[in-house]
Amino acid sequence: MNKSKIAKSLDHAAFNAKAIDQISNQFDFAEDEAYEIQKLTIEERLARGEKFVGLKLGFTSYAKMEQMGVHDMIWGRLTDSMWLKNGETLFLNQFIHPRAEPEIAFLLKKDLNHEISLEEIPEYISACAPAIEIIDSRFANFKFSLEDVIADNCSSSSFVIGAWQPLPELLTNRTVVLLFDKEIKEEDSSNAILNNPLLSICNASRLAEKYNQPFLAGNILLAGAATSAVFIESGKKITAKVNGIGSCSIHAK
Ligand code: OOG
Ligand code: MG
Repeated sequence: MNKSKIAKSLDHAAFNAKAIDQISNQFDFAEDEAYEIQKLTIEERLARGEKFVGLKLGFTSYAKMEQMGVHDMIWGRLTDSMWLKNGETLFLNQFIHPRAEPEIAFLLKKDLNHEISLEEIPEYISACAPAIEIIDSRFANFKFSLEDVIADNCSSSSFVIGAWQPLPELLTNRTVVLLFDKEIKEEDSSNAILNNPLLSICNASRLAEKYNQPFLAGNILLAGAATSAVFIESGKKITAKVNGIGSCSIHAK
């Protein structure tokens, strides 16, 4: 298995919005190898001038694990070219089969290089915000094994973050909604994210340490979707709302 060749084909698939076959149809590979491939796909982006801006977690809710038939938390890397401004247009021709999911984002105020506990969070995190993640698996029919999706940078494709709010003490029991125009597509409690969305920060700090991934002041974290992801329809205004935190939107075209 040539990891560099696979990383290049994943990067090419994302860049050209053209699906490829699952890697696991051809190779048996382990989670650690999948993360090595992911890192190589990001190096392709950095070589084009993109900047690393933060991390995302995936499959932090049962709704997502069930939807995709996987069983474990995953993490991926985000770059500046994936970051849309609130209210911006999402051009669907740049994607293969994009889906939207409502998330919560966090902003780091201090470098994080070891696993932190819930009590330490106020020292490291300055703000939170509602977010929408656009996932777009590079694999045909959005079908993958856990290793496939890790190698594919956890389907990361785009995201939008609403206005930052000071971090409240608790983020549990907040309704999270995904709307297409005025229609509610998905709704759940923020508790769907690891029973407590703040635990996503502890998990990201653990994973950043384990994989030697710098996670620095000014970087962001997407905590993982609270609900299933929904296929994006052209012409819709897509909104995520988190009770008490605000909302953010993009226009699909
Ligand atoms: C993988 C990405 C999962 C989340 O929030 O759970 C994810 C996928 O579903 O394609 O971003
Ligand atoms: Mg997500």
